[in-house]
Parts: sequence; structure tokens; C-alpha cells
Amino acid sequence: MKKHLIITTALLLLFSAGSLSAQEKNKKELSTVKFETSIDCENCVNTIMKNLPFEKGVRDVKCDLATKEVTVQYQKEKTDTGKLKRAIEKLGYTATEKGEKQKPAGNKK
Ligand SMILES: [Cu+2]
Repeated sequence: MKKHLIITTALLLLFSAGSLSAQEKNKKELSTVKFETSIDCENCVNTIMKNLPFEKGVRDVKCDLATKEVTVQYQKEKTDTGKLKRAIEKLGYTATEKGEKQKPAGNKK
């Protein structure tokens, strides 16, 4: 009886460890890219915010009017910075990649 309990506990531990590493993996596949764009007013921001989040693989979009930067969090396996750049250009703005930042788990910051 006691042995059975130990096995059940071990299985439960194994299961939760498995789902944890799956979450960890998902996090690793997310990347963030910053574009310097030609947005110059609230309307531009609205246009970006209304359209860009619907691009394939886009998880999060942030616009900063002061710096004209558009920050996009995306899934690496579904899109890439070139496609995101074209997506912004399709909306009528210029977009220059400011550098790709990976977000691995446990990054110092
Ligand atoms: Cu504008």
C-alpha cells in the first residue's frame, strides 16, 4: 500500500515536471524585435495597434510615439523580422530593425 503511494507521487512529480518544461520551451520560442518606424501621431499608433497584432505569429505589440519605436513580441516558428517589417510597411510606414533580442528563460535583467 505504501509502495503504491510512492509510485503515484513519483508519477505526479514526473507529470508536473514535464508540463513545466513544456512551458519553458514556449517561452524560449518567443522573440522580441524593435523597429524604428515613421509613426508620428496617435492615428499612426492606432493603425499599427489595430493591424499588427493580427499578423501571423505576433503575440504582443507596443508603440512608443516619443521614440517612434514599435516593439513586437513574436513566435519565431511562425514569423520572422523580415515579415514583420513588411507588415509595418504594408500599413504605410517605414520600418528599420533595431536589433533582435531573444528572451531565454532566466535571462539577467
Ligand atoms: Cu500619424
